[in-house]
Amino acid sequence: MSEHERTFVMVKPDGVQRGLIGDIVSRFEDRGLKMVGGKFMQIDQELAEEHYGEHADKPFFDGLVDFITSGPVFAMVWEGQDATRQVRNMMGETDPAESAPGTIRGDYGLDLGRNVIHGSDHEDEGANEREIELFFDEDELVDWDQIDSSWLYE
Ligand code: DAT
Ligand code: MG
Repeated sequence: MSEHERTFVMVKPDGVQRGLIGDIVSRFEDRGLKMVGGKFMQIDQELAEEHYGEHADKPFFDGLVDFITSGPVFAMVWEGQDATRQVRNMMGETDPAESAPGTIRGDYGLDLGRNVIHGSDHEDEGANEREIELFFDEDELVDWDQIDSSWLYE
């Protein structure tokens, strides 16, 4: 399993408005993951429709696109062993109401349409790479050595 697996993560507009960026970043730092990209931005209609393309035929699609474009987001790339699956575990379930306390959605959300955070789906092969490419140019990602890496990995 590679220590260099990268995954795409985003604090959604509700998380930004509620001042949760710092807490969410801290959780991933505390876990030992390494941030290799971060961008505070507003998503336009075109990017939203592409990012959520898999849901285009769902009844909630228009509301989802309206929501994700409604205010700034904080897009990130995190790197580490099994990063995609571990981030998903830390996020909880899609529905905050079904998410265990201690997970991000379980601690900060109540409603399915306001679930605070996005992370690439670990069950969708290549979703992490596709989403990273959609949001970041290659030169916006930083290769760097974490001083504690030998204490995080055997
Ligand atoms: P996840 O964000 O956990 O990967 P997903 O990819 O199935 O979940 O759906 C993307 C987003 O769409 C999800 O974060 C919230 C919203 N969503 C999903 N299912 C929904 C539903 N049944 N009603 C309203 N919004 C929904
Ligand atoms: Mg998804």
